[in-house]
Amino acid sequence: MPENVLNPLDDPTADPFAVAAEAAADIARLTGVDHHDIALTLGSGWGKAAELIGETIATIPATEVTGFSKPALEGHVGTLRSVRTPGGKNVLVIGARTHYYEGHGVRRTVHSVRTAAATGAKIMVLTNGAGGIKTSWKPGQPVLISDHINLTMDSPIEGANFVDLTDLYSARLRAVARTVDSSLDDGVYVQFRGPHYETPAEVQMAKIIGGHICGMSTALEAIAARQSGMEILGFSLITNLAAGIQDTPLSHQEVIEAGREAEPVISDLLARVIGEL
Ligand code: 8IG
Repeated sequence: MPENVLNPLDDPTADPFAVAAEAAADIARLTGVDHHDIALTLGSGWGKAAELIGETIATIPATEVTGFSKPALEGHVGTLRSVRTPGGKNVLVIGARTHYYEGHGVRRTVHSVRTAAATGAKIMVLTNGAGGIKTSWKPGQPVLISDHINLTMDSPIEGANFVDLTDLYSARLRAVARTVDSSLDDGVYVQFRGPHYETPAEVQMAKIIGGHICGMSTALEAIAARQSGMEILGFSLITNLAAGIQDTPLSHQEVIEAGREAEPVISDLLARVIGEL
């Protein structure tokens, strides 16, 4: 979409599910793939998985699809891909996450998830790079998300719609992931607003309230995915220990490097898990 055209999601009278349906029609037209079975959002460090999942049928710029925003950050790829697994499933790979901290509102933050549901996807795989609170974790380690705490205090759900979030991160799908790697640990993901990292005191708060992973995405997306009836699998790459857990300051450069180093291993893991879904 040209830059001077308003994003339809910025019109408060627009129905976000109608915009997602339009986006899904764009994807079908541009990829030639009429439906997808699984959707996968690639966070920092997970990008190489797209090539390993199967045969790429089409790659399209996200900006060609209704309601998508330009990626804000280096290391975040602004493309959507349709990939066919050896088992014959169509996977929509979303390389263009819109973060809540970009300030475009929660509708734009979860638009890719609603679009994935509108393409037919029944499983949403959400991946991210994040800070670890458990001292047993090492940078470069992938972990499963077992639950979340949403500290944005926002919600993608509009109106009096009391969506149940029990087993939000599917125990069934976590068990499938562990058939591929039985050593996978799990933890509770805490979504902070960002874009600043936490203070050490905030990390201690997250720990005391039951959190193990600090991040800036995923929780709002998972809620929207559940509202759309999808089953959710969440993976965090621990790129750094959270502030105060590690004794050196956090840097975005360090996060990118940890991601780059871990990428071949975790991408292979992710591709094998997707083959089992
Ligand atoms: I990569 O330590 C990455 N993303 N909130 N805290 C938060 N987000 C992150 C972190 C972190 N590391």
